[in-house]
Amino acid sequence: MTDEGDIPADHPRHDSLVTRHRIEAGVDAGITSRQGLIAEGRGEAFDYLLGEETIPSADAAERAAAAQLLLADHPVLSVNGNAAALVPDELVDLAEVVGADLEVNLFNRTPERMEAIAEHLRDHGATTVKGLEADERIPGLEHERAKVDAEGIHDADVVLVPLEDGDRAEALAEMGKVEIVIDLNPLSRSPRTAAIPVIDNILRAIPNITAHARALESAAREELQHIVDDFDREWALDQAEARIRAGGE
Ligand code: PTJ
Repeated sequence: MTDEGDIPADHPRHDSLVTRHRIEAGVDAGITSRQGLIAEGRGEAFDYLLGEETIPSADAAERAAAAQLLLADHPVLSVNGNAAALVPDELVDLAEVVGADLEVNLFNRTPERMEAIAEHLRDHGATTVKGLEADERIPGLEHERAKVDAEGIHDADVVLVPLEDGDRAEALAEMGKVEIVIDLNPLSRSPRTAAIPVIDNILRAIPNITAHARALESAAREELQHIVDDFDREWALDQAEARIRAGGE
């Protein structure tokens, strides 16, 4: 495996090589699951067709996501094995800017991976990492996948879930959570369930949500609410699908 620093900044596939490298390193470190490699491959294909850039509708979704997180009483950023490997610094930054909790929440939950991810986030500057208490459940899901913290996702009003599986996205929405889903596949059930579907690579999406949140930090609640209300989720999903079907044109 090459070092991330060995990948030339001007390489035409720079971002995709960095992504692969981080996921590979994540698997080696016991952070990312082997299924995470498959998820990465699927995401890469969609990103290629999107032109490997944040399209205008995704930028609008990221701005709405920032406004929604700033409006929230208790926002939580859910972190899985792919997100932790790809954007640990960026997640810690976003949590700080919008005052959100970070909670490790895994599809393939094992105590070892839970610990490894929490440790990894702390190494990247997180002070508090939730998810390890697991003293509440998401109704309608089987035991392991349902575990959440009572003081974390269970109590949250707004949850950002990157690369989530459809069942859990639906179960969280049924609990009345406002969901922001980051997923490169606009046809996937999770973004289709989300109040704010962000069809973009998590590598670009998280820093851009943070940049929007910084710009909106001192905006009035009415303005933030207006940005959220103005966002059209169907339009954003359709724009991404059209871009993909046109092959990045
Ligand atoms: O760490 P765990 O145990 O919680 O498991 C995480 C994965 C991602 C393995 C698990 O949630 C899973 O199996 O997810 P799926 O059903 O494979 O869905 C992953 C989705 O993420 C797919 O629709 C991909 O297109 C999308 N995706 C992959 N890489 C990225 C992405 N979306 C945004 N940015 C990416 N870098």
